[in-house]
Amino acid sequence: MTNSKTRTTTSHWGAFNVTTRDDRIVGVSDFDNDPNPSAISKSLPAAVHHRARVARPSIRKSWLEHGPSHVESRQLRGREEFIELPWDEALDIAAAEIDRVRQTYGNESIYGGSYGWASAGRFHHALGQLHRFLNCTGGYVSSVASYSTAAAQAIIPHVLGMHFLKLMWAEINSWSTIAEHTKTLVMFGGINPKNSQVSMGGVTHHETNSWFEEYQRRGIRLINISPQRTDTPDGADWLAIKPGTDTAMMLALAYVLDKENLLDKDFLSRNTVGYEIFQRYLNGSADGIAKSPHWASEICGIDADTIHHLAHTMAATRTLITVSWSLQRAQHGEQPYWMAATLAAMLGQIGLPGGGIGYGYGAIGGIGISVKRLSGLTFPQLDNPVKTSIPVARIADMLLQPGGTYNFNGQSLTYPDIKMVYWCGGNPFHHHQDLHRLQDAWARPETIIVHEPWWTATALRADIVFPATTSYERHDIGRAQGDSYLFDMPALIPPVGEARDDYDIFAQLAHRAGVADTFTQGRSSEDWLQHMYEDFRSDSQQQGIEVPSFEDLVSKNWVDLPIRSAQFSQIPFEAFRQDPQQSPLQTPSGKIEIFSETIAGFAYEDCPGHPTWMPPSEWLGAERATKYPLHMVSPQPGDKLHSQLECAIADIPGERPTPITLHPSDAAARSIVDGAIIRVFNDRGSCRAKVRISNDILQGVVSLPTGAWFTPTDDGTDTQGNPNTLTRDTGTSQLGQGSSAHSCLVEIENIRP
Ligand SMILES: Nc1nc2c(c(=O)[nH]1)N[C@H]1C(S)=C(S)[C@@H](COP(=O)(O)OP(=O)(O)OC[C@H]3O[C@@H](n4cnc5c(=O)[nH]c(N)nc54)[C@H](O)[C@@H]3O)O[C@H]1N2
Ligand SMILES: Nc1nc2c(c(=O)[nH]1)N[C@H]1C(S)=C(S)[C@@H](COP(=O)(O)OP(=O)(O)OC[C@H]3O[C@@H](n4cnc5c(=O)[nH]c(N)nc54)[C@H](O)[C@@H]3O)O[C@H]1N2
Ligand SMILES: [Mo]
Repeated sequence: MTNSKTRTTTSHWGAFNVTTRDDRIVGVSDFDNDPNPSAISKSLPAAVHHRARVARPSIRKSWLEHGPSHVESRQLRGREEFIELPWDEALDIAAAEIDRVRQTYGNESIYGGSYGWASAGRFHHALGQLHRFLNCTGGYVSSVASYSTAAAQAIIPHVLGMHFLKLMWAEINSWSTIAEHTKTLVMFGGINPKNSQVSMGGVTHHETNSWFEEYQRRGIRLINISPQRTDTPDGADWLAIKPGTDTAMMLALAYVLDKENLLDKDFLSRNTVGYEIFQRYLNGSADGIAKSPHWASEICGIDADTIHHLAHTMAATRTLITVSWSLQRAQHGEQPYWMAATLAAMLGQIGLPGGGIGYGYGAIGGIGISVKRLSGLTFPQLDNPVKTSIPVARIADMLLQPGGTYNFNGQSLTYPDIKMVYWCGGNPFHHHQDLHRLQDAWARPETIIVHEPWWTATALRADIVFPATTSYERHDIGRAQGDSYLFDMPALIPPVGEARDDYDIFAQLAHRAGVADTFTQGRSSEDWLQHMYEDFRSDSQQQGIEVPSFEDLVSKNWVDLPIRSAQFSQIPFEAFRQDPQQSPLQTPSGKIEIFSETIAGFAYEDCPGHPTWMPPSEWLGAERATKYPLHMVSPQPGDKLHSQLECAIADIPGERPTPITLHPSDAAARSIVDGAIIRVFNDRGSCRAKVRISNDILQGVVSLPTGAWFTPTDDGTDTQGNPNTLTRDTGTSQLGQGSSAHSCLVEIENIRP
């Protein structure tokens, strides 16, 4: 007798139906209401029941035998077997070790930043669970900002006077406003439906493609300025730009506006400060270099006439400039963000419908979609008594340089001395740059604890690994910002192996630390769900939004709340445009800062007082390009979310190593043929990749998506194709200290005939 059921759940890539038979997931199918469902879930049944699941609590052999103070043992992380233990024994060991580290070194020695996307679901969110637990036991060193948008989060408040995330979620033209008003859509880094497949907590209607169809129907001029044609849906004009050079191109557009008097002087004088200082740089009176189309063309590879013509089109029509997040995940990544805002200010269309500037369209679903904000449905993390934090992408620097000082957005800070790393819901050996350097840094702490459903590269490099359930093995509630749906996420199957929920693992550790009551407040996870839900429901009802009872939601599985509208309630920056005195921005001047006294005051050579073209150390014009002549971009993978579900994809014959896209002439010059397995290398590392030859990429650029599980051979070559074996691990600048993954030069060679 089989017991087959089909129910709906949600994920970061959207809703889907799951069919289970007895205790197994046997199939997935599309959610009917989604016009363009993501195919990511098709790997799910194989991944959830994969042999790479962590079956039982596991402790690394020599750590167990010799204890945490044995220095040599730390070098064996990633190269040593694990001993499986019963839950109670492993929990006792972990609890005693947490206690030892706290007593010996204090809570400032515990790094709990634990960056990562974990899984969807409001309660069982791994990071929130870890942070609450660590806060109950004295706190932890945390991380700020994200790999996604760190440079943007640093620069935008100085320039536009608001938090970057607020700007992106709320002060933005909706897709429908663009359809109605925009005539020219200039997309730096494209707007890629592959990326808008996902959003934190989920996106139920995948609609980027249909908006582009609408824009084409309406005759909107679509311009994709990107090294890859595929960075926008078909139908856009493609200006193939060299990676890392967008600031130079934007400067040249600005130069034409300035020189040919196509600027909105009124807007510049009423709504901005510092144009005159910037203008001296632009026209060359400050440094002897006019930032002309001819000058830019040499740098960015787009011809001068095209730039000149584009500047005229932008000045003559309602133009929206959009910038993808990828542009700021590069050395000096603050600059294109600042320069794009400056260019938009010069056009004077900020505050007009369908004009101005927008960041992050397409980076994730939900951007550009207007949904009424509902508060609540959060699991409280409590206060962190430790105030030390690091910019998230500086983890290896921190581990390698305890006590070292560094600059960050006007502050001079000191790295703490970390003895314990606790990770839950992220995969740094997928996501961090220069993985060999991370591996060296990772050998420093005394103890590393990881909760993971799978034996990822990070779990394999831990000392204590607790098997965590996936979101398909526990009950939760799903809801995301920018989405109108509310989901009951049923426990579809029982936990695989001996996996436990992160909450239960922490509750048991909290019990051993004597803080069970603070952590659980006497609630089971089911109690918490109901408690969080009731708060959310009553808050929503106060805002006039009818939300079903908990039982009702459970029985319905999902509801679509009436909180969507076609447009945001106001045009972004409209009030500020009309009256900057009455509605100032939260910058020191109350206006858009084309020159920032604050930033100039920091005296950072890598982030001066106005937008500036500074050649990165790795780009196609760098000296290093004579040795490593190809620029590698490492975008997000289209077939999955980061490194998640990777084990199932890697099992499909021919899928690994990861495909790398290269231009026919770059392939021909090296006698490389389509489908070949090649070696990608530079002085930081190397990996294998599988060749995909395409005319849709600029010559000189290769594209290797992230997401492979770092699996190096003895000589350090990653067999799976993780681009972070090659990327640089330095901050975007002293201002943002973000990841600069996209600034990376490589060479490639055949390894098989
Ligand atoms: N070269 C290069 N590198 C990059 C980028 C790039 O553009 N180029 N992009 C960067 C960016 S923007 C990001 S956001 C990062 C993404 O990097 P990550 O967010 O670290 O990547 P994920 O693979 O999503 O990692 C989430 C992990 O959580 C685990 N997990 C899922 N659910 C649960 C759970 O319930 N409990 C526990 N304990 N674990 C769970 C998953 O199995 C997975 O291993 O990568 C960054 N790295
Ligand atoms: N399917 C899927 N979607 C995802 C994710 C995923 O893992 N899978 N991850 C999500 C996450 S965490 C994030 S942060 C976002 C990231 O969103 P983005 O940062 O916007 O996306 P990327 O994929 O890194 O890069 C998009 C494109 O930018 C181009 N590019 C790179 N460098 C430059 C440059 O210097 N100039 C110009 N003009 N173009 C450049 C590349 O051709 C690349 O294909 O994606 C999200 N969406
Ligand atoms: Mo991200």
